[in-house]
Amino acid sequence: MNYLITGGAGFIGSSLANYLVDKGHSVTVIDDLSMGKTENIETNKITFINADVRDLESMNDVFQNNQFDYIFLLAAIASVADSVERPIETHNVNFESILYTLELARKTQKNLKRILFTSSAAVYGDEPTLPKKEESVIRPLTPYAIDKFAAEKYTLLYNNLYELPTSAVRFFNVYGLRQNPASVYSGVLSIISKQFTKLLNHEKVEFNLYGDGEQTRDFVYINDVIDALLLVAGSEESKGEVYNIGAGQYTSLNEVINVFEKISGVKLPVNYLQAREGDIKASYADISKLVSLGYRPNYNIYKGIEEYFSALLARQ
Ligand code: UD2
Repeated sequence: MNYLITGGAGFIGSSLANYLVDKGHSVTVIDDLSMGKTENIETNKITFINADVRDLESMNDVFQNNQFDYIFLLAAIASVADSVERPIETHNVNFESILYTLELARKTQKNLKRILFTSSAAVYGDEPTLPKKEESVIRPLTPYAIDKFAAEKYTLLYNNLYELPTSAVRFFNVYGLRQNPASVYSGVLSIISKQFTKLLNHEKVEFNLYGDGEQTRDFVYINDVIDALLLVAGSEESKGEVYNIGAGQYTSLNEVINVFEKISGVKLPVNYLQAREGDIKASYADISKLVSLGYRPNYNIYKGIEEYFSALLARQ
């Protein structure tokens, strides 16, 4: 099969791209390397195009010159904080480029089996009812969340209006190898795991924990996320539908730190700070819609962190 992955050099995109190419598929990645890295992907086997998804000429070229079976839209400004700083740029990347790509797909892709847009649990905002179902109240509170929701809606509309086969997913807190811990707004598990690798190297570290550590998230391991993405893309009944991707379980940050301490055998010094403004206290996904497609998560938080941390240590 012929796959296109935008944002395919980033954390989730590269994991998907490498998985598919190892299964013998043909994979094209578009990425401007603003956050992704070519080292993330098997460039000897993957067609890599260094382009920004806003660059209409490059996007036109790719779509005019290829027929894809599956397209995964993963290119985005992934930081909510960034979207608050740069709402217009975020809108161009996270919304306009999606609409333009849907239109290109409609006009050029004759064999397309699915185009899948990746949205976020951010669309639910701070409405407190849990767990979050796909039809729960939507309360986007940031430019990031508004753009994700609008792009998701357009994606599904293209299925209904133009019979372009589309689906969308909402990621909860994805973690795993290649997630970049560089920013303070990086996924908290990538930050914590980096601290533990430093501790094992006898470096002095302190983890800044915003809040009391009792906030919970639905942490979902990258391997389960890839299974879920391929399941949604490959199923007939998911056309025109949106799915939560989570583990369907919640874990507090204190518990996460506990798991790392058990696995590594070292203790993390924690600096408790005031909770971040706008931080939600609790979040987790109802994944029954995804389960109805056949999804069975293989990783709980213990197994996920264990595999993640040992892979990280092996890479050192
Ligand atoms: C996640 C998504 C975000 C958006 C949002 C929607 C990630 C990386 N981010 O944000 O894109 O979809 O969900 O709700 O998946 N924390 C610390 N210390 C640190 C870093 C974080 O205490 O050094 C706390 C943080 O304040 C929060 C928790 O850890 O309470 C999780 O933070 P996060 O940035 O990993 O994820 P989240 O849920 O805020």
